[in-house]
Amino acid sequence: MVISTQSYYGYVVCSTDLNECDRNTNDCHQRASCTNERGSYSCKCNHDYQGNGFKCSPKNISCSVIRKYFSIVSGNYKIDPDGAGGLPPFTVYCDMSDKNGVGVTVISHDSERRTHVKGCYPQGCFSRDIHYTGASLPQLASLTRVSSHCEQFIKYECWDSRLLKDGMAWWVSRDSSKMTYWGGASPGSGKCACGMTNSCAAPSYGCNCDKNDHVWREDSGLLTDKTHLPVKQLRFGDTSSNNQGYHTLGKLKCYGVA
Ligand SMILES: [Ca+2]
Ligand SMILES: [Ca+2]
Ligand SMILES: [Ca+2]
Repeated sequence: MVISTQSYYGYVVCSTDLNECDRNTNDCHQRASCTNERGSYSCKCNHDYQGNGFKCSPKNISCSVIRKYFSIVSGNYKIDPDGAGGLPPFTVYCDMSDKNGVGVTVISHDSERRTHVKGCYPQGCFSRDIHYTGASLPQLASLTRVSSHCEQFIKYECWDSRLLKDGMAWWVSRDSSKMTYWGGASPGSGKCACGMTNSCAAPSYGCNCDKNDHVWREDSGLLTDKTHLPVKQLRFGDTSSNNQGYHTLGKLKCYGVA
């Protein structure tokens, strides 16, 4: 509008500028925002997109984003949760049908098999390091940050083997903190799932296994605090002579867009 006024009067007002954004004479990508500048304009890709503003493509930050923009087919995909630069992309399995088809990022590890725990007594004497397939802990931490939910199943089956009582067992968070709550219980509770509902085998203890008797028992549930996941190490005790147990640790699953 200003430009045509100028031409009527035959002179140029130096302060005038085309607003390419308002006039729609810009080449910004449809998934970018346009900012007017004197003598020009600039484009910036919207959140969830990356590129130079003229060309924007969805960030492949997790399987949930891939599910939304790229593909509904389950399989292996490369993701880069922290975007271009920073940590390198890594390959994950995307389960596109689990969790109502939101797109679940699934990370396997080397200790998924049910494993016998036996042969030592002191607190935490049994130790199992968990190694995740194809991804470092910083890469997995970045995945938890861009996901709205993460979970990992944990189970201990026990015969005369205390779990949290007397500090016998714990798990280690991704940042190497000692975690003294079990699957299905709130962080910091010092309990198992049954302890949250006062339904443990021995009501005075927070876990079924803490009854510490000659009956096979179990404590299990999902760990869901994103800031603690994934599990880096498992520690158990109270497994000397006939005292024993089995641990089971599920894959890391993250979904939703944070
Ligand atoms: Ca302009
Ligand atoms: Ca990156
Ligand atoms: Ca015992």
